[in-house]
Amino acid sequence: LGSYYCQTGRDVAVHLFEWKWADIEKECSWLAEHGYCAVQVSPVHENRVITDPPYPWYQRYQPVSYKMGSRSGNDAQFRSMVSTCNNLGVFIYVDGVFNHMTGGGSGVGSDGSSFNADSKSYPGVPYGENDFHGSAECQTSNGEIQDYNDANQVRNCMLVGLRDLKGSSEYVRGMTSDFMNYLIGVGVAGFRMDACKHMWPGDLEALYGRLNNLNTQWFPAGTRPYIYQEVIDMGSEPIKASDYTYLGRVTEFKHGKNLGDVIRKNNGQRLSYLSNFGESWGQLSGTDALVFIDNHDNQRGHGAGGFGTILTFFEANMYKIANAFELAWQYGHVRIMSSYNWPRNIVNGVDVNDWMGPPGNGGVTANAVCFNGDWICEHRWRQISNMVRFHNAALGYPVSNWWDNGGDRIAFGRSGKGFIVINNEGSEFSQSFSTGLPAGTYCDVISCDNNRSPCGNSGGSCRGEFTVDGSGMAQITVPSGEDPMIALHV
Ligand code: QV4
Ligand code: CA
Repeated sequence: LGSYYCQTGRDVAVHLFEWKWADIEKECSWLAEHGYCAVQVSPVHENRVITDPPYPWYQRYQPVSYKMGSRSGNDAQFRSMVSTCNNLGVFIYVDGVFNHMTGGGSGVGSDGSSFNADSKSYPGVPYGENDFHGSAECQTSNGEIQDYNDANQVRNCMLVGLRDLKGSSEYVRGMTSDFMNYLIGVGVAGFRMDACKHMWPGDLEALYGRLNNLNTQWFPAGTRPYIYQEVIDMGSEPIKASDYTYLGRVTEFKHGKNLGDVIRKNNGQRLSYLSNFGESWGQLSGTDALVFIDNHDNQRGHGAGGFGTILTFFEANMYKIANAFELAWQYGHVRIMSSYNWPRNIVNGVDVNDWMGPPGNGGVTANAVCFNGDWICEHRWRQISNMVRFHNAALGYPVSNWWDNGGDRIAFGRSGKGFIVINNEGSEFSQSFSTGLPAGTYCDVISCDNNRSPCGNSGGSCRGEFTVDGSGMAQITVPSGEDPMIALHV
């Protein structure tokens, strides 16, 4: 489904986690200017409002109805955002939560609908008892998933107590596809499908089969929605990511884990081992994979990964190296994480503040202002956003000109469109590289604002121009320490 997931010449998505629709609408101009292709937005449906702990981010993953009111905004704000962003050529992907509704208890959701999970009653949809899996489908003692080696449990029992929808029901398929088709009508280009490991591929196939083509106000007639499915497959369970690739892309969690291990030098890993990174490392085919260095779960210890592996903005220098490699390499559809800050506090391997919601007060989200307050905006970091441009310049051009020192220094090109050197060792070094680039002068986009002469200078950090001669050779001094990379592109 959905091979048309970006405008031609663009390729990179960003997850603006917990941003409000009005703020995303504003950000789309910046994203368009800097070559981003799409935004993954937080769940748009009405959600449970949790007060203990107060208003955690994860309340967004407990649907109460498919009404459009959440702390990110209302229906009118959502529609306005989609229209503005589409007009700028920046697509919107919605995070769709269709495996379940809320955890136990009752209350009123973010858009005024009541619910009672104990009687499986969600009048805002409406859903009732018959629309959920029960003891007929799930045989565990408490109705929850207890054994990930039993595929039936994983699909038919509750994920951490979340009321599990019966995806085989025509009625449930109707309600969920009506909601997705509503969003498609508004102009969204695709969906991140949450918790797909917990849904049967056949049920998803039936659901996707009901989806309309994209809105022809912005997309070519006959365009199918873009679908990427969240399945965490670290290799140890019977349910595989590859069980879902026939339906659309799948999140490849091994990618960020592997890069985290290499850049941290865990277990003797070295940068030079990356020369065949991708499928040969047991990852999905790149054309099936949605990849990222971290996501909203594993940056706070949820999902898979582990704090000693996954890199996040908390370890900014290694994080920039990881993102630069990911964007320079040719593998997968890349999604950049854009986070908010919180007082991460890891005690015995668990972040005791892992629940904390976005900046704001009393469950009301503050305006997202990059670099002013607690919005981290990794997508705007020069070292990342300039590598998005590198990525676009090299789109479709294979990796070439590989070089390594057998340790933690590597370089590679992209068939004449780009060249990067990464130095993950303790000292700077200088040598002549075969870049494959056409003769000319190039700015280092890691340290400078642009790739044209004169190189834009951010606060004096710019390392300036590099000259490539007629045979593609360039003398390059590669720094160590902060931003130990030089990246050049046409
Ligand atoms: C708790 C107990 C249960 C108990 C229940 C009582 O753990 O045993 O039955 O209380 O009702 C929250 C709480 C969780 C609580 C649950 C139900 O954290 O402690 O259960 O609510 O009340 C996010 C968070 C979850 C959160 C959930 C819903 O990560 O902690 O649960 O939202 O608010 C697996 C899956 C994968 C999943 C990953 C995290 O295969 O699909 O775990 N990833 C996606 C999303 C993720 C989201 C969900 C799935 C669920 O990326 O953000 O979970 O929509 O690997
Ligand atoms: Ca399920």
